[in-house]
Amino acid sequence: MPRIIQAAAAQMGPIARSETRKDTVRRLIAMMRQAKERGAELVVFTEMALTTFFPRWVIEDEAELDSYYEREMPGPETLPLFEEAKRLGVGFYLGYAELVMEEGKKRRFNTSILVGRDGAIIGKYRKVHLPGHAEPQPNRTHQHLEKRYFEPGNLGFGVWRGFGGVMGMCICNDRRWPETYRVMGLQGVEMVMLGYNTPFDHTGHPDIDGLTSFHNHLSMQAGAYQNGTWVIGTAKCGTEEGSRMVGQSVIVAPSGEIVAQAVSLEDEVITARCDLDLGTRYRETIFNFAKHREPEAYRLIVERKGAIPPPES
Ligand code: ING
Repeated sequence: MPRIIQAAAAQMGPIARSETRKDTVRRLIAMMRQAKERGAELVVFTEMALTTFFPRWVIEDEAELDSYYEREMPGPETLPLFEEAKRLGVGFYLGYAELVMEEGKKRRFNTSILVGRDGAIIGKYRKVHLPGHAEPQPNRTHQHLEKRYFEPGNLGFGVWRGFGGVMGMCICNDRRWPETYRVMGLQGVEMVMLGYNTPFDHTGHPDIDGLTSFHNHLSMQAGAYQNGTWVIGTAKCGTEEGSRMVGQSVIVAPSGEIVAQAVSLEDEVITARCDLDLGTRYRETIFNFAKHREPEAYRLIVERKGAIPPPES
C-alpha cells in the first residue's frame, strides 16, 4: 500500500508591522482552504507566520517586544486556524515566536508546531541555530537580532509519527546545517518541514549575498538527498518593511529534485504528491546508514584533534 501525503507549502508575502493576528490568521486560513481544494491533507506555513519579522529592529520597550510573541497556542486569535483545520481535516506546520514562563523565568523561543488533521498538536520544535547578532550592528539598514530576542532551542531535533510516516521539523537557519537533517535522519525521518525568513543582505558581503537564492535551495536539496527524506521549505518573502527576502518555497523529493516551487513573492500555495516510500528506497540503498556509515572513523578524527601539525611558525 503506497504511503502518499498530499502536501502543500503556503508561502507568505510580506507581513506589515501594523498587521494584526486577525489579519495574518485570515491569510493563513485562505491558503489552507486553497490547499484543501487542491487535495492537500498537510500544509506547511512559514517561520514566524503570525507577525512581521521583528528581529530586524532594535525594540527596547518590553511590552512592544512581548506583543510579537504567542503566550498560548492556540490562543484566542489563533484558535480559528485550528478550528478551520479540524473542519477541513488538514494538518499543518506553523512557525511563531513563543513566550513562556519556564523554571520561574520568561523564556523566548523561535518555535514551530506540527498539528494533526484532528486539530491536536502532535509536536513542538524550538529553533536551535539562531543566526545574526545579540547587539545591533553598524552600517546595516536592517538588523538581524534573533540572538537578542530568542534563546537557542532546548528540545533538540525530534521526529513524530503522523500522516502515515515519520515527520520532522526545523526552522530557517537550521536548514543550512547538515546536523539538522542527520539527527532526524538517524531517527528515520521521512518528511522535514521548515519555514524561513531569509533577507538578501544577511552577511553584507555582496558576493555571498548574491548567492542567497542558490544557497537556499542547495541547503534543502542536499539535506533531502543525503538523508533520503522529503523536505518542504516555506518562505516569508518579498519586501517586508523595506527588507527584501527570498521566496522560492519548494517541495523537495528524497532524490533532491524540486517537485514544486513558488514563482511569486506573495501568498502562494504549491502542492505535491509525496510518496514516502521514495525515501525508503534511498535509505535502503545509497544511504543505508547501517551498512555504509562509519561513525567510528569520525570518532577517531575527533579524538585525534590537534593531530594536524600547526602551520610553520
Ligand atoms: N534567516 C536567514 C536564514 O538562515 C541568513 C539568515 C540569511 C543566513 C542568508 C545566511 C544567509 O535563512 C533566518 N531567520 O534564519
